[in-house]
Order: sequence, then structure tokens, then C-alpha cells
Amino acid sequence: MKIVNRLVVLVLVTLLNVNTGVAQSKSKVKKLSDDERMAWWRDAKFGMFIHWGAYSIIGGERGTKIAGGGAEWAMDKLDYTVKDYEQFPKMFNPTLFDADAWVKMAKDAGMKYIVITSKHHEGFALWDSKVSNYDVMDTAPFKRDVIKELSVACKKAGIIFCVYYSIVDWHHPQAQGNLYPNYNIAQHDDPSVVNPEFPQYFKNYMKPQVKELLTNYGDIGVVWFDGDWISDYTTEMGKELYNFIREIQPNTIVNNRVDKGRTGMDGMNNKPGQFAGDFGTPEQEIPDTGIATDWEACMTMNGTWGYKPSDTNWKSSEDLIEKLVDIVSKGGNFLLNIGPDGFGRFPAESIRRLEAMGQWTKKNGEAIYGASASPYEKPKWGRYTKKGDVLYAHVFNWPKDGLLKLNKDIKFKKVTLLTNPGVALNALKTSSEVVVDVPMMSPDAPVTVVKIELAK
Ligand code: FHN
Repeated sequence: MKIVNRLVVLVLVTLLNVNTGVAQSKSKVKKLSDDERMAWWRDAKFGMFIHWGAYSIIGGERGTKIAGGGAEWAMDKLDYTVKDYEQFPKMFNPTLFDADAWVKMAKDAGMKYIVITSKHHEGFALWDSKVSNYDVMDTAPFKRDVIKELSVACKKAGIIFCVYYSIVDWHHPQAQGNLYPNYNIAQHDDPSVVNPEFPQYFKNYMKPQVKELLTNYGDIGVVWFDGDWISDYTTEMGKELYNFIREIQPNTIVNNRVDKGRTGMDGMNNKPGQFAGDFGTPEQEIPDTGIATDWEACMTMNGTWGYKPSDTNWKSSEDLIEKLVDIVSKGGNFLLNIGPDGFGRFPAESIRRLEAMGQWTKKNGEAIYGASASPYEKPKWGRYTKKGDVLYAHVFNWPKDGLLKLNKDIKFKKVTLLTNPGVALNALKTSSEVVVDVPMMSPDAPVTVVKIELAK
């Protein structure tokens, strides 16, 4: 073959081998089965959600105005233009940020994974993105890669590191950065408002940013998408993104908001032809009964995801512990939110609740981690969880007469208090219930766990 022809063939072969678009690095990691991949997440049960960004400086307030709802929506709710809002990333300098301290508070609370807002709707990235200067390294005086520091701290502590990423971007002109004065209009108010350049944002900005998060920060346990509701974003984009992620890190888990149309209680996609990622994401609510597939309820401790000092509507520690039990008894995970302030501090009210939950999970974690949903209807006094041939009765309302009445179908071998395994409790099976003789006072308020070793 003439040299010229050979050269032409060589050039053609080279061109065919070059990936178009974003170069994709194929992982060499062993691809687990779905059950193997979900195993750690199903056992973990309890994670920390962290909403942190430039909005954490604003605290939901502008002059006399206080943003309704979540303070992480300050840019929209307090009517900032893109230019006005850019002042806040330019002053983002949370010198009290201590990743190890944050991770310790999560771990001591009994949380097994952390999901941090790497980029919320405001568009400001908490990592050193090469796709954008609107990030903590180029725009902010802080010049520390928050995602790097937190991922390293998580790895050191054995906590699974996960990232939240907003599909919605109120700063990027090819997303919703062109919609002042109402960034919300293209989301909930008027889905007919679209940006014809959104596909370019998706291909040339969003995907490269997601690739950065999955390439530069070690193993990513979960990519937690949000903002799926905008009409610019399609199920096809979601499927492309899901496959893109799994090619870079095959065993990363992706929530259902990678797709569109999550609805109602279960946060699952109910529309035909839509896929629902790997788990459902009911928000600020707990399904009344379990859901057939994997699911995680995400919830705030007060009424806001982002830091908002005016929001003093804090859930009690007792309520949060009961919510954890309720969720696990229905087969779900609990992703509980912290909104650190603009200095990098967790609010004191949040720390108090984390410590109270840690005291409870330390004593009762056996009945939570790795446990499965209750095999019985929820009893009036509390909830059941189960692990192998052990049933756990989590008692919220302690019986005043010292007689705990369990489901009549329970066949038991031994009944004890989880925190006092050496003392067998008297239990009697009748035709209508199993009655257990318990102490007059609840030994481990707010939720005492009775351990029931089941007979075969
Ligand atoms: O708009 C966001 C909101 O700010 C927050 O991030 C929650 C957390 O799941 N998700 C969206 C509202 O559904």
C-alpha cells in the first residue's frame, strides 16, 4: 500500500478512536451487582445532609425581608440579580470550617454517610472546578477545596462521602441565569419557560463538573441530584447522566432525581417510561407504610436546608430519634440535614440534636444498622425492626401498667431489654397477643428497645 494511503488510514483510525464530547475514562473497578452495590447504603440507614454555600452567609435575610422556606433559595426569594448575588461568593471565607470536626459530629451521631451540596441552585461550586471560575478556589477568598477536605476527612473516619449536585443553576446563562427577577419561574411557576441553550449547559458544563467530582475526590458513595423538575431537563439526559456516572465509578449509587417527575410521598417516578435511579427520595415526609423499592427520607431539623437564624422551629431530639426508628421500620434510610453558617459552624441547636441522637444510637444501634423493615403492622406503642431471627420492639409510649403487648404471631425464645441482655423478661403468649412484663419506667427514654429472640 502506498505511503500516502497508509497515512490516510492511520489518520482515519486515530480520528475514530477519539471520543467526541467529554472524554470518558472507563473505570477498571470491578462492577458490583446492584445488590452488592447497594449493600453498604441499605445497612447504613442514617446519613448527614449538609446544605452549605454562599447562601449560608445571607442566612435568608435581606434588609427587613426574610426569605420564606429554605434560606438556600435566598437568590430567588430575596430578588438578587446574578451580578448582585456574586458579591456573596466573593466574600465566602468560612475560616472556622473544620472538615474533621464536621465528620466527627456526624460519626458520633451514628451517621454512616455524608451528602454535601457541592453546588446548589445558586451555581457556586465548593470545589476547584476547571469548567468554571464561579467556585471556592477562583471567586472566593477562601481558596480551599471544601469537597477535597471533606472527602479526605470522611475517608479518614470511615464515613462514606457523597455529593449533592443541582441540575438547576441560577448563575449559568445557558441554564436559569437568564431569568431574573424570578429564577423560580422556569421551575415551578411556569415550566413553559425554557432555555434553548440548556443542552449545551448539560453537555459542556454539567457533565464535565459531574466528571470532576467523580474523578478527583476518590470513591463517591452517592451522587444526589436535585432540580430535576425543570422542563429543560429530560429523562434522556437523566439516563445519559446515570450511565456516564456508572462508567466513571461503576459502583456509585445515584438517587431518583437524576431522572424527572419524582412525585408525592414516595418521591419515586410514577410516570411510565421513566427510570428512577437507585432509590426514592421523599422529602420532609415519611411514607405511611414501606415502599417496595429502596428509599431515603430527607429532612431538616428546623424548617430550612440552608442556614437561617430566624428559623427557630426545631424538631425535638426525641422526635428525630422516633423518625429514625419509624423510617427504618419501613425499610428506608434517614438523611438528616445540617445547615452550617457562613463561618463554617454547625448551629448549636443542630449540635445538641446530633449529640442526643448519638447517645441513643450508641446504645441501640444494633436495632437500626443493617435492620430490615417490620414484618408487622405498626403497633400503637411504637415500631418494630428486624434483623435475622431477632425482632426489636422500639417503644415510644411506655405502658403505664408495665405490660407491653406485642403482636400475637410472634414466636419468641427469649425477651430482654436491648440494653440489659442479661435479664430475661417474663413473656406470655395468649390467643390475642404476647404480653411482656416490663419495668414500670421506660429505662432508655425516649425510645426503649425490647429485644425478642425468635423461636424457629
Ligand atoms: O430546592 C431544593 C431545596 O433547596 C433543597 O435542596 C431540597 C433538599 O432535598 N431539594 C429541593 C427541593 O425539593
